[in-house]
Amino acid sequence: MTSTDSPDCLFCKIVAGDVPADVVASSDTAIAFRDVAPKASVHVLVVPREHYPDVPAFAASDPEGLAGVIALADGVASDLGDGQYRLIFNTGPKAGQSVFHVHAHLLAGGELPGFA
Ligand code: D5M
Repeated sequence: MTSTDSPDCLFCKIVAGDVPADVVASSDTAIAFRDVAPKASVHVLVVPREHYPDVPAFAASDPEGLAGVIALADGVASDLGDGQYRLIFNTGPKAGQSVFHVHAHLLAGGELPGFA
């Protein structure tokens, strides 16, 4: 455990290898694994190894890390799909955030539904 780990955080446990996940890509600063409840043919979560509760906290503390998450997502979208994708950072419970370790939902692999 590092000083940035949050002991009760599910995604910190996945980063540490203490909870299994279907990891599809990784870098020194981030990992990408398949969402357990996929909403598209490619639905991957991309998370920094360090714990930040949400994307504004991450961006404020580590903008290069945020760029690294986006770069990893972009590579996964090309490897598993056609390079076209949607990235979503749910931020706050009302927006649907349920895990408070920042994560990008990468949705790809075909025509995605439009927003209403
Ligand atoms: O997204 C949290 C997402 O995390 C949600 O789509 C389910 C997914 N999830 C929950 N547990 C796991 C495990 N163990 N592996 C992979 N994916 C998981 P949010 O935006 O916070 O609602």
